[in-house]
Amino acid sequence: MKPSIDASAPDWAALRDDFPILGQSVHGHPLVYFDNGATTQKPRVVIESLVHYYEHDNANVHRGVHELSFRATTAYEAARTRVAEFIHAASSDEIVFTRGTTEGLNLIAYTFTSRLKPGDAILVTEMEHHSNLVPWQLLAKRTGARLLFVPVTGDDGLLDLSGIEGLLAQNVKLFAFPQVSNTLGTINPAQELCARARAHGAVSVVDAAQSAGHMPVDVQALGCDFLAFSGHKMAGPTGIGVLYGRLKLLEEMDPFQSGGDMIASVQYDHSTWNKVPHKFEAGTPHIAGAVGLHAALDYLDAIGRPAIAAHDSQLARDAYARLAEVPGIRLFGPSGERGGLVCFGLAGAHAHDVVTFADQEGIALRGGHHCTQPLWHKLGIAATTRASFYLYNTPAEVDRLIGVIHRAAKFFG
Ligand code: 7TS
Repeated sequence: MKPSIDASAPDWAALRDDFPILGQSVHGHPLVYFDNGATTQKPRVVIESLVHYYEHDNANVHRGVHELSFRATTAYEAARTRVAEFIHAASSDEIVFTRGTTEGLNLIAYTFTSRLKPGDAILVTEMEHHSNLVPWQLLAKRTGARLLFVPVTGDDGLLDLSGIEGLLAQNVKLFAFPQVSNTLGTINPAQELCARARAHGAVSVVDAAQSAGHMPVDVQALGCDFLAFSGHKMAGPTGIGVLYGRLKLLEEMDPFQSGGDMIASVQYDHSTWNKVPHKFEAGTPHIAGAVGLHAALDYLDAIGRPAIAAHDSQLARDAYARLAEVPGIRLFGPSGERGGLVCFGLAGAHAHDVVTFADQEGIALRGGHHCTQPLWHKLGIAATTRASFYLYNTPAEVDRLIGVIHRAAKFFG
C-alpha cells in the first residue's frame, strides 16, 4: 500500500502517477483537478483494495462463522483499528463507522435530543458548512435549546474569539466547529476551543472534514469529545466516514439508527443494545468502504501528513498571493497560514461562469455557496469560486489557474 515515491523526499509530481484518473484530458487540455474540497481522487492502491475485497473476501460481517465472513469481519475491524491509530484514539471502540461527516454530526445531534432542554445552548461558528449547522438547528428546535454563534471577523475569515467566554457561559452544552473551514481555508485553534468548551462543561465536536486527510489529527492532543470526517475527502472511497467519540460519552448515548447488529438481545416488546461502537452501526455497514479507507490511510501516512499539510498550504498561499493581482478580485480567508484552498469572487462574473470558463481549459473548480450560505450572506456575496488542493497538485497547475483567472477577469470584466 506504499505510494510510488520516496517518503523522505516526496516527489509531488511523481505521485500523480498513483492516480489513474489524473492522466486524462478534458476539453483538449490535461486535467487540473482543483475540486478536492468536495471530494479527492483515489490512488490505485485504494481502487485495488476495493477490487481485491470484492473478488476474494466479500461476505457480511459479525454474523457468519464461515471463512469469507471471518475475513470480511477481520478486514472491517482491522480498518477500525487503523483509524484509531490514524487519529490517535485511546481505543478502537471509540471509532464509529458512518457514511461520512454529515452522518456523524447527525448521529450526535439526534442522540443529544435527550440530553438538552430549554435554557441550554448549542454554540457553533459563523463559518459552518451546512452539515455542521442544520443538524444543530433541528436539535435546538426539538429541545428548546438556543443556537449561538462565534462571529467571523470579515473577509480575512478568522474566528473572533474576543467574546467566546461570554458565549460559553450562556449554558452552552455543546460547541461544534470546523478544524479547517471549507470556504475560508481558516485553520481554527481546535485544541484551544476544545479546552475552552471543557472548562465550561460543554461537549466539543470537531468537524474534521477538511482537516483529517490534510494534516496530522490527534484526538487526544486536541482534547475533543467528538470528531467527524469523510473517507472520500482523504483519498478513500465515498460512502464511508468516521465518528470518533470519547468512550464514556458513546456508552452513555442512546442509539442512532436501529436494526441488525446494534442489539444485544431482542424481545417482541423491547431490546438491549450491543456494546460501543456496534451500538451505533445498525445494518450491514460499508465493509468495502472501510477496507478502502484503510488503504487510503496507509497511503497518506506513507507520504506523511506533515508533508501533505505543508504542500497543500504552500499551493494555497501561492495561489492566494498571485490571485490578489487579478483586477476585480475579492479574496476570502487568511492571507497567511491557511488550509489548502482559496475562495474568491470576480467583479462582473458569476462564480458559475468562472467555473465554466476554467472548465473549458480542463481546470476543475467549484462555484456556488459551497454549503456555507449564511457566511456568504454575512459577507455580502452570493457565490464564490473555489480552488482546493491536494497532494497530487503541482505549482505548474497553479500557474494554469492564475492564467485562466486573468483571462476570465479580462473576458467578464
Ligand atoms: N463539513 C465540512 C467542513 C465540509 O467541507 C463538508 C463537505 C462536510 C462537512 C460534509 O461532508 P460529507 O462528506 O458528509 O458531504 N464539503 C464540501 C465542499 O466544500 N464542497 O462539497 C462538499
